[in-house]
Amino acid sequence: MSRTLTSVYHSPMSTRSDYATNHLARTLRSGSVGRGQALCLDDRKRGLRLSYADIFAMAERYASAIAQAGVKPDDRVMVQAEKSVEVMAVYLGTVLAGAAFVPLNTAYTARELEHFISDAKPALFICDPAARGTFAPIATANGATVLTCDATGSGTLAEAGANAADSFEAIPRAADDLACILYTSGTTGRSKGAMLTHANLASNAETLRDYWRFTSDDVLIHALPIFHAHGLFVAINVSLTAGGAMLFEQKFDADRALALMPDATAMMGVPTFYTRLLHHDGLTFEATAGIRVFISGSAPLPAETHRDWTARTGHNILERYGMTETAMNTSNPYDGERRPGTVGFPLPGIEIRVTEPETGAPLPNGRIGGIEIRGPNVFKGYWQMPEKTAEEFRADGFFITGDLGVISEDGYVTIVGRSKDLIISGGYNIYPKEIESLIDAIDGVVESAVFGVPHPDFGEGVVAAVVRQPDAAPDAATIIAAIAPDLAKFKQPKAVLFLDELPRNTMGKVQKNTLRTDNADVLQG
Ligand code: MCA
Ligand code: AMP
Repeated sequence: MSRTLTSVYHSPMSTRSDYATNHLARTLRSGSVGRGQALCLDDRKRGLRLSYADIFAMAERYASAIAQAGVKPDDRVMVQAEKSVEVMAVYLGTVLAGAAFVPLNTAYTARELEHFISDAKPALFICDPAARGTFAPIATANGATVLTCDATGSGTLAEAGANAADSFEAIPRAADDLACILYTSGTTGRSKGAMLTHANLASNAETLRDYWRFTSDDVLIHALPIFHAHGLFVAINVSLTAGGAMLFEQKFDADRALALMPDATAMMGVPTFYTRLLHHDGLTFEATAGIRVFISGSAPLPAETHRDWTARTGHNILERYGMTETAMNTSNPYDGERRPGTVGFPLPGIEIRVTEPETGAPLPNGRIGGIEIRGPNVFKGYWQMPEKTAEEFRADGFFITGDLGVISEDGYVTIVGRSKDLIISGGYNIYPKEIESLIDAIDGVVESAVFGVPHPDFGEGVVAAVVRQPDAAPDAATIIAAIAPDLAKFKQPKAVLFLDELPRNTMGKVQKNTLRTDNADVLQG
């Protein structure tokens, strides 16, 4: 029996299901209990206004469809599909079905996907119908059932949902059970799957809701992608846990964000959202008057952007710091000074220390060192990588973030750099090693070094320095064309420089600092 879209979206809140035994589902549902008809999600482009009852009914129907597709508790449900309410409902449905949700960046190519699928071995893989021809063979070869979903929700997922049972008894899940796996780029070029538990996500959502004072009166501009921790675990989880509403945008657009502001109370974004809005004439005191809080994270917010924002709007952006492996760690205060250039204080229940990177010896306030984290937010480990997991933890349970920072005498944390060779471009993490390996394999290339330099829009942008063989010298366009089929667009170098040799220290190690300093203005202008 098939149902119309209307009946799929607009269903009564199930009374049969009791979420009490599913740790994360209980938290995500908590803000809306008794308020089933309250607005949860408003997608204006699609003309959809969905209540909590609608969203959870959809989630239950997808949970039924997921189970019907053969997914068992602890199996993985992998999704590489455009942002939509359907994908959000698949996330909730996966949690209800007791499986682990594994979202992937929509920019990834078949080469990148192959690694994720063969590593996570999902029981169910959901992709855009247009990508089915490329990705389905990889997924089925690894044992997955394939369903499709496009940006408007059309595809075989919708059909499966329409035909599935419309209520689902949540599978009991304990605090330490796996809820999600998020892939983070790896220093060796191989992405690692960070295993987040029900308790990691539930505790962080509740902590942030309270710290940032989110309530059922809030309306959040949600313009982030939902395949990363920021859009999924911060924006969606906090909003649901508070029982608030989201203005759900396919992607960030400064015109649209300004048009939505009169109806919103909050916005979360990466620094590029704020720098783009500062370039917009429409950003004024009046335009932002109804907003309660602007929150920034995923990459450093320049102190200058923070100050310019205050001058243009009267609001102080609230900057916070997190990672895929830990969700959110620190935040500037809701009340009190939001200090530009800092990421504020450790969140309640989370311990932070700064240590000597080599030895792990704790350093006093005021000294720069490695940032280490311990708390209920810290992940369970990397998927099927026990040795790698062990390397990243101290014996007393602190997680070594790879970020360098300092804590002031009055407790504010400042990130001063990274010990990991990482570029953060527009909030996306990029590890140079993966790009260097692809460039080094091109005919006529001797070696390469990939590094980040300041970029006016993305904060940092990717640059490749290449040493070529004199007789067969590929030009920049040839190099980009050679790597493009295998590398998501956001990782591709925005400039290629040719050098006679790479700068090295006496130990023979490539000096990326020298490359960064010598080429600091390559992407300006
Ligand atoms: C798009 N491009 C990029 C990026 N995005 N290049 C480098 N870095 C990027 N981030 C490419 C496009 O393919 C395009 O290439 C060109 O740059 C311009 O694209 P444009 O249309 O201007 O970009 P956009 O579609 O507007 O996207 C920019 C964006 C987006 C809105 C900043 O990247 C974004 O939403 N970023 C948020 C990422 C995020 O959620 N991070 C959170 C990770 P061409 O023109 O050549 O075709 S979670 C995390 O970090 C932790 C947990 C935390 O603390 O939150
Ligand atoms: P990801 O691996 O995508 O979770 O990115 C996490 C990394 O983003 C952290 O380890 C930091 O290097 C960086 N990051 C997140 N928030 C901030 C911030 N507010 N300021 C500086 N760096 C940040």
